[in-house]
Amino acid sequence: MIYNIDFETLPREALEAIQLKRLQSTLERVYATVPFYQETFKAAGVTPADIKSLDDLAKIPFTTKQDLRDNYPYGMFAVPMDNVVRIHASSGTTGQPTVVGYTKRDIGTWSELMARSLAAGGATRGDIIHNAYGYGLFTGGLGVHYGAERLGASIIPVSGGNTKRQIVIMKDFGPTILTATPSYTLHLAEVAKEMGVDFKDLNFKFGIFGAEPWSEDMRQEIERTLGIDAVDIYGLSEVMGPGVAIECHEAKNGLHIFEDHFIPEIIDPVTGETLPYGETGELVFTSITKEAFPIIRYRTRDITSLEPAPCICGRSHVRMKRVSGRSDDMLIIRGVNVFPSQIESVLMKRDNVAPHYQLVVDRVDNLDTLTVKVEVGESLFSDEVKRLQEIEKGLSNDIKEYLGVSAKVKLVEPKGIERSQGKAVRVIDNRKV
Ligand code: DLL
Repeated sequence: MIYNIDFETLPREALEAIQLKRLQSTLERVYATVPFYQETFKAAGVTPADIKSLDDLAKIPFTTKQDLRDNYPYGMFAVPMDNVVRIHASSGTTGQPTVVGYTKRDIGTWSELMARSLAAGGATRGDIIHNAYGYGLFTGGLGVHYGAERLGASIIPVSGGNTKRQIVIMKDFGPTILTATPSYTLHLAEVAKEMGVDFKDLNFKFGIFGAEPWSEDMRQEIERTLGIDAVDIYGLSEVMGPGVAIECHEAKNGLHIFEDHFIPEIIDPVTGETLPYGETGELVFTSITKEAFPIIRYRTRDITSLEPAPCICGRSHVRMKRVSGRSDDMLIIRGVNVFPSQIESVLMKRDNVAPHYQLVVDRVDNLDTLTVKVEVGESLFSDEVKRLQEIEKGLSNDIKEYLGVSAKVKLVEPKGIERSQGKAVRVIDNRKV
């Protein structure tokens, strides 16, 4: 089902006319209200009046995660706090989160786009949605929640964790749609099996999975194990949250970007040059309807390509390929964003460890695991085992407390971590995604 048939099937010419109008008014507004944008536009010698076509967007400077950090927490907001009704946040390299805000109308827009997304993923008013995305500062839980209510479906706000209880709820409440990260979904399936519950005997028809990279192989495994159709949903807090793009369950072949609200571009991550349709590069977004936190030419660091060919579902919006990776070093461990430098800053708060460390990421029983190997000095390493274990435990607690991820810390002897000739290899990611 297409939730908003008028906007989701707009012919390209009409769509582009709407985009240009919305882009121009967004640029006027950010220039007038956000000092950061006025300064960067001026430095680039461009004003909103210079943007006369969609191609002119390339004249506007990019916005990066660092810019958001520099303006922490509310410096990028384009409305007074009186008009902000919701705040979300995602983690960043310095341990300082990226803070995003929404007006009442923004929440309405997000709800509409999530209703569109759920419908594209197979949901109808008659469905019961088991929502295992985390509720909180993370946009996943509440994003799906508001979309489901807008669609008129029934939502079960389970959030993440308490896995055994989730299985009981699935059995008793009879949900028909599952929303969760793909890795947590596989863990749910495993726990269900241990409890003697076969997912195929439950009522699920569709799953809407995202927030982390996952492969076509993993889709097939999930579909087989759960006996459902699984689609990919994409989004990021800085642009809105989930619901920026979604696969339709009819084609399951690339994610439709809601182009009446976001203008996508693909750029060469090194030169910044705009690349044509079909070429792989870094995804860049400009929001054209957001009020509280408009974002202009935001470099997502996500690597993909755009496919303009018509889709069998009837939607006219361009599709992005599944995200194959990131151009920076951000790790996503069970849906939590972690940068190696964040771990580093936690480690370096203790004076008995050396600044040589490595992160080993694995997928064990379908769950991401993070092992932090860190060197200790000679004198400490020859210390008794009990003392070393205490330090390991202490560091592991610190990581959990500061970053919200569980990590196993392993102290290694001096020079136990290979030194590099150029850039240090901080991450060994053994997950096969
Ligand atoms: O992960 C929003 C979201 C929630 C999307 C629920 C889908 C479902 P952030 O925490 O800000 O927002 O993380 C955004 O996660 O830049 C990508 O690198 C990655 N990501 C999100 N969806 C996908 C996906 C939410 N479908 C970052 N495939 C993004 C691959 C994804 N990576």
